[in-house]
Amino acid sequence: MFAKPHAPPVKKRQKVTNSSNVSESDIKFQEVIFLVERKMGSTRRNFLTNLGRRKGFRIEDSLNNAVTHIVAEGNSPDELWKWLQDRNVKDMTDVAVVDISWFTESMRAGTPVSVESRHRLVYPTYKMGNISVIVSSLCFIMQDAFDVLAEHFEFNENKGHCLAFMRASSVLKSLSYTIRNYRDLEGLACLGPQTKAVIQVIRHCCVIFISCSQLYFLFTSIFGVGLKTAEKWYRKGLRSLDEVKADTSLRFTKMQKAGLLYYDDIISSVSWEEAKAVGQIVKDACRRFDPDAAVVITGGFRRGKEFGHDVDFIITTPENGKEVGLLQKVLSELTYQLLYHRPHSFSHPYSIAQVCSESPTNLMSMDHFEKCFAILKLKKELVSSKQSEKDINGKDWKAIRVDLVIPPMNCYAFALLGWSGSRQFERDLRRYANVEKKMLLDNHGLYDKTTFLSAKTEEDIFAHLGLEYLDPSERNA
Ligand code: DCT
Ligand code: MG
Repeated sequence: MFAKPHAPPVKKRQKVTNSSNVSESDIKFQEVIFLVERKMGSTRRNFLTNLGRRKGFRIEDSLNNAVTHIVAEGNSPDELWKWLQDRNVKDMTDVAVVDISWFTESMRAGTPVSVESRHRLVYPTYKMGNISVIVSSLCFIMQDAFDVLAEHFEFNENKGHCLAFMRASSVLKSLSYTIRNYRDLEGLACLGPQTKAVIQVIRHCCVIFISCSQLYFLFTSIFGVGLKTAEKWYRKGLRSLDEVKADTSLRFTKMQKAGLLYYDDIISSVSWEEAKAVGQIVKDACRRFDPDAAVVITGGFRRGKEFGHDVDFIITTPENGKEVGLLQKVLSELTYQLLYHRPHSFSHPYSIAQVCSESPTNLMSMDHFEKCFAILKLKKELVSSKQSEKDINGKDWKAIRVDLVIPPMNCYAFALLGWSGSRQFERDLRRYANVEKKMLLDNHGLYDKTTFLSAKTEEDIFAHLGLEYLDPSERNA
């Protein structure tokens, strides 16, 4: 992978100390990590190296053939890839080039987390001669994209472009092998110049598509940033988080400000242990003024997931109507822990008629309960396995995304079912209720035409639908 004879002389070499003197038996994982010192600095690199090694990670002092993950901090993809090129890196097909967020998440999880697109520092595509990695990983996405483009040009009566995209799509669909590089595509030139034109389309589209979609993923990973804002920033020419932060002409919402401030914490996953600790904080806050309040963790954690992106809570009181104003009280009890909150209150009481007048598709993603999207401060001392741990910035707490939902008791079972997910399971269940049973299911209730079918438990809802009860752990599909 690395052609050493041509490597330029290294001007200054900082010795990476390995205080833990790692032996092979201390290594718990197959992943082989190299931390790029550039911009990170030698002190921090030493610190991270020792931290990783203590946790059983294999961290190499030098960039060698065994390396599977190259981790950089504060480098733009441009800078980093130039740096790698200067070291004559030849074949990066099996190497993940990732941002420090992958490393910090792995440290927190105590195991290498899977590399997601938001972690990747993607090769600057406009300079790309060889699009191997990109093309192979994006073949499926591109097929869909080509189908959409073909439809678009058909609609606009541009037969030439329409045909080119249709052909590009079918070329990709017909392949019986994995495309490793641009040459593999050239090998498909059995249809002469037309196919070559299609390959050019693929190539150009990859370039535009990747650079654009990576940034959309990056920008929308900020809490409070949706596609619209991501697009606005992209059109403005912004290409990294640092550029976004440095752009004084941007006006951030409070939510986005919080999203940027706690970015590293928020994009790293929340463990079940952390979720339980946050659960205790929320329970204590509720029970201080209502000892009978029901506080339940829903979402992925209720389905048995070990990690999630947030912690979802359903909070209610045994007596219908007593839940009004509960949210404000809970929030006021969470004093120093409340780093950010955006409550959603509905001035008008929820009514079945109002909900029934909306389309089932809308109802899939909205409800009219009092709710709040918050960020809470979780002290590490409250998480047993992390008690004496400080994170890599010396911080002894972590910002955690929390959703609080306050349904009235008569909607509790429906809210619990709806907020337990998974999203796909909810969609399927609602579609089943709608298509097979001609009923309408949402987070507030189950309606048989205009009759509200009451349910105290999730079991009651499954029974109304004529379905066998599924435990939350079976709702991951
Ligand atoms: N949900 C809902 N209405 C919303 C948002 C979410 O009914 N407006 C449901 C769908 C799934 C569930 O609530 C929890 O949502 P997420 O936290 O997004 O999903 P998750 O399964 O908990 O995933 P993660 O583990 O990543 O938090
Ligand atoms: Mg969740």
